[in-house]
Amino acid sequence: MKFATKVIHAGIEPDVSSGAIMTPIFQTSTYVQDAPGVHKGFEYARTQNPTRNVLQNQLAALENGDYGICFASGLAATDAIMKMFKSGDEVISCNDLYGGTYRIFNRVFGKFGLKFSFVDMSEMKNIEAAITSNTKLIWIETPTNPMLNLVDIVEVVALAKKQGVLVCVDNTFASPYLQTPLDLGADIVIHSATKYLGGHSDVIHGAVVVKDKNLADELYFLQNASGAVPGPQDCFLILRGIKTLHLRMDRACENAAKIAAFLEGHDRVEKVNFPGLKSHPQHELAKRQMKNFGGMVSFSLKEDSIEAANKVLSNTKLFALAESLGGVESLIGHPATMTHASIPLEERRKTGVLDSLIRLSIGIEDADDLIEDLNIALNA
Ligand code: P1T
Repeated sequence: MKFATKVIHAGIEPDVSSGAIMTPIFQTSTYVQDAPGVHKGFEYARTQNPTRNVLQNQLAALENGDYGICFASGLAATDAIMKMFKSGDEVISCNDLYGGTYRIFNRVFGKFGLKFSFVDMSEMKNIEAAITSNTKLIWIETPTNPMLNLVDIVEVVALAKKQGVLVCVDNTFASPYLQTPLDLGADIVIHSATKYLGGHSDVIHGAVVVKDKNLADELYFLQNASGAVPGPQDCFLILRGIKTLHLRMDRACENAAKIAAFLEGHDRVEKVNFPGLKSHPQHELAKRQMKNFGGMVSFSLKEDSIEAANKVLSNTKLFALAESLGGVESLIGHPATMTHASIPLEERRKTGVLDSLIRLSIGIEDADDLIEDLNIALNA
């Protein structure tokens, strides 16, 4: 089944009790049993919910995996993955990643004895140097948030397999429409479904997809045992958002390519980060690894100061100044003081998150209007 058919049909059947074509929202906390232990497969709604089941099956199909496990947020999904490990285990992560992921790694799981190293994954030798006998997981974001760097999933998987280490890919920026890491040998895919999967900036949600039954069992156990489950309304919103993922993403990619080209030609702009640009150091990898280049763009200004960035950030009318990404509307943000403020100054500067770095989540509006909006703000 091709992707556009999958988003409408995979894992989705009309409701058996009513024929409702749309998956019902099963707003219930518990299920009646005929006798103790005799039931229809549902006991308590933290453990199972029919709306959530449909979404889990749909997500597994989109990522070409076998098991989907949904959570209350992207970070709740990360939390569950980390709870598969124990004190003394080591995780190697890319050094350019969502600030909240960095924070949960260091400030939450660091306290429980997990060890994290953050490396530049553009060169495999950096990962190789970080691997020890205690390394259990390599955590990749690709494209990265907010620098839009790429990590070569095939190369990392080859290295990890030799060492018996698991590979997890945060596929939030690409979405399964542009990239399916399990097909490239990754063991775990994680999403902030809050972003492109939901697509309408109206829900917080997270998901994990795997192929391996043992990993799935462990994650279903943690979903129930730790309990950070999404509500059925939230699952419904993600199911609804997914139906147009390919259409929204096509338009966002098209708009982002035009906007990146415009920014690259603007006098006040120092550097544009967008995998679709020929100037992107990993443009060839992007062509190989992704179906298109995504809807995220970041750029720095020639005058590298928070004041210069603020002038642009406060002068757009269509681009709304806000955290998050992947919705139908365009957003503008300042990683240094917003999404990545939890990363220490020295660390963030090392990865290029400069004071003037501005991040755009490109929506599905008309590209000409978006460019005019940015042009006015840049010239303000
Ligand atoms: O916000 P939440 O659903 O918990 O997802 C966390 C998360 C995980 N992974 C990536 C790559 C992310 O970008 C995020 C959340 N990011 C933002 C809120 C942001 O504005 O970048």
